[in-house]
Amino acid sequence: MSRREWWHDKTAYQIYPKSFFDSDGNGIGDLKGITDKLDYLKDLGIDIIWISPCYPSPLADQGYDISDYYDIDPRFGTLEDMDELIAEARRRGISILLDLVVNHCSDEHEWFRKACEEPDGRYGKYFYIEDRDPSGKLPCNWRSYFGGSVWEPLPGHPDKLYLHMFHKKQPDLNWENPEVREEVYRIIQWWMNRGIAGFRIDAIMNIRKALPFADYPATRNDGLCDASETLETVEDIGDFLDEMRDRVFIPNNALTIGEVFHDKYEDLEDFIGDNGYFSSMFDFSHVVKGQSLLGWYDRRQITTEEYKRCVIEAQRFISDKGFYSNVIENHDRPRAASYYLPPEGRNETGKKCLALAYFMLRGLPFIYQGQEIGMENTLFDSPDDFDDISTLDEYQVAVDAGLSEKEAMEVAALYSRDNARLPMQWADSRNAGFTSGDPWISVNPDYTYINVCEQEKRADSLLNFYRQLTALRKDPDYRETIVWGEFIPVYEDQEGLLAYHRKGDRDLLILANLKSQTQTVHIDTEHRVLLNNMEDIRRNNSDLVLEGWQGVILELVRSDQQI
Ligand code: TEU
Repeated sequence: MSRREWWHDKTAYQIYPKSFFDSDGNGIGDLKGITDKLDYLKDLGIDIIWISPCYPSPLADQGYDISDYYDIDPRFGTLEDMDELIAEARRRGISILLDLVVNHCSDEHEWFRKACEEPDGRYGKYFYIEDRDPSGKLPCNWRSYFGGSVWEPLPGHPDKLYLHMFHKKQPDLNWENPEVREEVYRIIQWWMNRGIAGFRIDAIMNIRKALPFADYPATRNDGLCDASETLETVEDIGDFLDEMRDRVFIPNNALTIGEVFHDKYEDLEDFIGDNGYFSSMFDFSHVVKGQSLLGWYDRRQITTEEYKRCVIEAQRFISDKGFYSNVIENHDRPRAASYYLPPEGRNETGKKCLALAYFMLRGLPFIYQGQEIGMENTLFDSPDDFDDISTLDEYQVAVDAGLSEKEAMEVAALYSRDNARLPMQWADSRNAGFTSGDPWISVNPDYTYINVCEQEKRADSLLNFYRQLTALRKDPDYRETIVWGEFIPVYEDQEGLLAYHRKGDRDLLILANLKSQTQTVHIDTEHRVLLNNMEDIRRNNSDLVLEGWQGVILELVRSDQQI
């Protein structure tokens, strides 16, 4: 049984600062814009905010390429703005998590510049720099996550190569070098001293490489192997993670949420058990489902039945051994409404059903900006419309694999990370109320009817439904059960029905009909309806007839009686 922690009963919210709210009209969201919207977040019931990177960066990967860990990018504001944001958030009982991106830095970081000046000097050892084989053979055949080899000529040194698991403007830091690890701890300590609660930890499974560099079986006909495949053979990543936890996370009582892509359930306790590397990690079981080593063009959009099976399995494995962070969206994903809901369920009822289904799972729920109003994917006409480097690469991969340009566009548009990165839709006014200037990326035209302002006014809106969910989580009568209660799935074989108990001092039954057809659930226990995404609930003797995409939370009154 894992220890109870201060953050367990909270609700978290992810902000992608560039697209959240622009306070100064330059078309780019900023920190002051976040401060301006703190009351909105408070009203939504948010207690923890994770802010995607806002440090100085050339923005090659939208801030996940950091050129100075100790400052704020002027486009997002200043350190004073950050201090003000932290203080204003604290005044409202909201904690701030920043994004810790330390697998790599930017090629414009001073460390890398110095490494280029003197590859054999101190800073050369901060990176993975190898001599170039005159035959042209690379140190290994790994493919970077954003396409092409992980090896790139070191600027100014045609005889040398450096490693980048992500974009070539994101050179990997060499964690084997204790000096690098000290730098990381210094960064963490510096930000903790400024008053943040902790970090979301980026791409952390990449910090230890499979050494010595060697070729792996190719996964595509480019002869390269996916970088992620090589991580499977790394066994001792725990050494680094233990050290980081002991040196800086524990002494600072930091809240740490790992971006951990790791499918070995048997290791879960090492990661998020009582003495785990992190406080929590995202449950990505349903995110990786349907992915293909060949690329997005071979990816499969998962069904809601598959979604259900993934979360049930994940919840079973974790049980009370740790506390997952539950998500259906983030800045790397298409919009949940567009990805999980089929066209006939892509409406407020379907969105509420999905919200209720994941929000009541055991763990810390994260809401991604705009999810609470049901923002959807946008339309892209041509590859020129994409900003994201990953999308541009995947479009090309699809074309190279033989898809027509039209088909490749469809694939890229469906999965594009840009979908999640379009401006937050605050109102039906110009630029969705995001900026008074020209937005850095186009606004989704559906802002005229999907926006905060409209949903504020409507009692039955998705936004208000999310408010009900966060309020229920905080309700002293239900908190114990919703936060720490057991997760017990039921009716597992009923296709398209996600049904589970949360059992603590109360007994709640969550029923989510994740399909368009009605489904009947037999229930002979006395119960009351705590939340329903439809006006009513149909009954047939002791059967509940759930309409397509109906989701309800029931409280069973006689908890001794099983259904
Ligand atoms: O993502 C890490 C990651 O492994 C991938 O899921 C990545 O998002 C995907 O391959 C892109 O299609 C993290 C960040 O969340 C992401 O935004 C960054 O681009 C990446 O690290 C590099 O810092």
